[in-house]
Amino acid sequence: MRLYRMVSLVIIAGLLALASGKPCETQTSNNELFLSLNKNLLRSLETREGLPNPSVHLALRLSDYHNLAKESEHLNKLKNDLHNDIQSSLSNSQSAVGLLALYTLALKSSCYDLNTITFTVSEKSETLLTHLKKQMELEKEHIAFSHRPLTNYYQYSLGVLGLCVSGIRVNNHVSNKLIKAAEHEHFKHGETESIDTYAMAGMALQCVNDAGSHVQNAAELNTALSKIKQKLLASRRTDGHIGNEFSTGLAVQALLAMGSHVAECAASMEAMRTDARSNTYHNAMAISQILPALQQKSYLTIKNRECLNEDDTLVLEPIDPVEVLPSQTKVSVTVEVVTSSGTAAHYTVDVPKGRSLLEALELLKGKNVGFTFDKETSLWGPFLSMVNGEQARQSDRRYWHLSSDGTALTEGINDFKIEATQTISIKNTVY
Ligand code: B12
Repeated sequence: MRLYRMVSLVIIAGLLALASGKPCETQTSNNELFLSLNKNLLRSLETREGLPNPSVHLALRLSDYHNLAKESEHLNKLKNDLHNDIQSSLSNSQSAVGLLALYTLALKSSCYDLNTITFTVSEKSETLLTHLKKQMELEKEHIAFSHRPLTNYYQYSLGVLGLCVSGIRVNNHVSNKLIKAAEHEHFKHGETESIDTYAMAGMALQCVNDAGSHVQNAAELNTALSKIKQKLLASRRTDGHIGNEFSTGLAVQALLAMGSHVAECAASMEAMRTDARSNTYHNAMAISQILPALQQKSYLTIKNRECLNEDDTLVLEPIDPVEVLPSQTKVSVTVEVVTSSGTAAHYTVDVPKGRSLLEALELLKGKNVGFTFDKETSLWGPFLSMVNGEQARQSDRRYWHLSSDGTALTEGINDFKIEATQTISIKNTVY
């Protein structure tokens, strides 16, 4: 009887170890996974078109492994190319709060002296942090006036975080607007809740809380932080994801920043590792938000970075180019376009299986059947901005919403791959 009980206990313990991600056994394979994600990020610096990505820089700097030469080369690119891009937005009075904040976080993660970075507007040169502060004032006034930021609450949170980790006291009115928005659940992504925004707001407000400068309504700040934490925990799916595959990294970062124990995030960590192994995170921007979380870090840790005694062992071995033969199998894609007036048009195109939605749209455009489109670049890649001559503009709070057979896509036109016959809906939507 006793033997039977012991055998059962051993089996149960074994099963529990399996379910909890086999802590001892997977340590080495986890390290290998971090290294491979880290290398993919490093490779993205070379292959990337468009602007150098401050979020990628941030993730590289927060990692346990480094290639210091490549990171410093990238820092220089940020200081030139990204800097010039932000400068021209500021000169044209366009809101650049999200990029300014990410730039700040990237520079800070490299322990760069932020006071030496300046932008010139109307012949007046002021520091990066002064500009970020001013942009946040404009965003705050816009909320007071029209109940939403000029950009969105994700960028607003990034702004608060950027100032706070740089040791700047965040104006009480600015943080109060974020507290109120969290309280009233104003964090939306299109029509659904934006877990990414709850996470970013959580990190920003936690930083404000830690700085201890928010004495005026500490109670409200604490209530907002608990609300955000609850929201994140309640959005945990049975498979461990918080929100979706792409918000889980930021959500885990936020939970860690808000004092959750690593064990509380174990299922979410495991979900991300499974995703990473099945190549869900092929977009560098996605990896940049996931990798810090997998290494149990959050953007808040930038605050106390010293950049001393860093590892410098990360090397990129050359990879043999793999020749991908185009698939012979074709699938049929029906594209439904619903314009702002509600009129719908349908088109059909045959596409080799495995091609991206972007390639499918290009093939369709080439058929000259009246379908046209245009895109804009962003840190996540190409954003569909115009269809059949109709623009879905941010200034009108509109965008082209993408869905496949009635389900919203969780990736954009470049990353979503066509694997089977389906109907893709592109709908001009208010957000
Ligand atoms: C705000 C937001 C939006 C807003 C952007 C406009 C606005 N001013 O608010 C709206 C509601 C329009 C939007 C739309 C979509 N979004 Co969105 N969005 C975000 C969010 C919360 C913040 C982006 C941001 O401001 N970043 C900060 C600034 C500094 O960076 P940026 O690159 O310059 O920001 C611009 C781009 O990110 C762009 N953008 C926003 N979403 C997407 C999605 C894709 C695929 C691309 C290429 C660009 C893009 O708009 C931003 C503002 O101009 C992120 C969350 C996150 N984790 O990043 C999700 C996020 C980027 N979005 C996502 C998705 C899936 C979409 C949609 C494809 C949803 C759909 N089914 O239609 C569409 C895009 C369709 C298209 N036309 O190409 C995913 C992308 C995942 C992935 N692997 O690609 C994210 C990560 C959310 C998530 N966890 O699922 N989004």
